[in-house]
Amino acid sequence: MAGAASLTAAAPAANSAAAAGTVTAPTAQARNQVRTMKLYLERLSDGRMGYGLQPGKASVPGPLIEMVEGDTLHIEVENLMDVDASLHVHGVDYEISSDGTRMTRSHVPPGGKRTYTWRSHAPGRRADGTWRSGSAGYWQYHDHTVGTDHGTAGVRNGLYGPLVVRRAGDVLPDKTITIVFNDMLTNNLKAGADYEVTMGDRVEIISITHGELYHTFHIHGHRWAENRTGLLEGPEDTSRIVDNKITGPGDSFGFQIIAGEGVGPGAWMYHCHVQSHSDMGMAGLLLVKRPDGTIPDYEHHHTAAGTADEGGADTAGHSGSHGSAADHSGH
Ligand SMILES: [Cu+2]
Repeated sequence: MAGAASLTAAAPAANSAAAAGTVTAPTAQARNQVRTMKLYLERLSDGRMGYGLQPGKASVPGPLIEMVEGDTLHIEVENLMDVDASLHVHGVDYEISSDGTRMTRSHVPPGGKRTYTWRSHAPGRRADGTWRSGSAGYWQYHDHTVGTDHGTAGVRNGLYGPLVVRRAGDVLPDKTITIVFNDMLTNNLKAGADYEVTMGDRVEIISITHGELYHTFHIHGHRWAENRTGLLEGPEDTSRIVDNKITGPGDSFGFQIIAGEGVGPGAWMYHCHVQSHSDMGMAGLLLVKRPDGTIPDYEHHHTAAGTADEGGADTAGHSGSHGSAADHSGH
């Protein structure tokens, strides 16, 4: 009990109910929903390519797509570009007709539409007694057709996005930020964007890597557990606590942090920890504001992602996140 007491003392932001083992934060509910959504594939005015929820709203990365284990998603993709493109996903179940590859003819020609179906499942025991994992995880989707049969040009130009599959009971974040290392770019920008959050926000960060290089994802002042959610499940959870993780092409992972927990507000850097990579721009700021909006020891040298033009595409990505947040309130 002394341990629990000192944990509470060390983290004043922690809910006292947590010490008693009762999570009071909003959690994902099992729903076994069948939902439909639409994604548009577009060229952005600056030459990048993106997925968007509406015509003219494509973003890099594409919108956050969320499922709860048991959900099925029918995604109608409309290709507004002048080249064949597709939607290929990691982590969830789909039939070969939803693979999003040219060899299976599951791509979308210019001006065409195609519906991809993603299914997810809860963990359970197979008939032979072995345990089958559930679909929950931090996954990603991307093009598999533009440029080459591996979508090399599509991915290079920005056709990628995050997918989160939650387990019923998973704690829901206040805000999700997706940071994609794509060769030497971050969300296809030469410098990482800045993200504004407020002290105490439950911030979910999704890290995705594409391209040819290996990177390390590091964030200042905050740590996470190396497990499915980044959160310890309780005092018995022995997951390693880290603040730096190597990540290679095709990898995705995610975690939740409480902004400023135990360290306070500030301009907390995130960056690739390969020194030359961070020197060349693979770095940005998690701007943790006080409730009054101020940030100690920080002058706004440039505008944060929420308002800057360069972050506009990313902001659109966030609107996907907000849409999902609204979705949460519905159940
Ligand atoms: Cu790097």
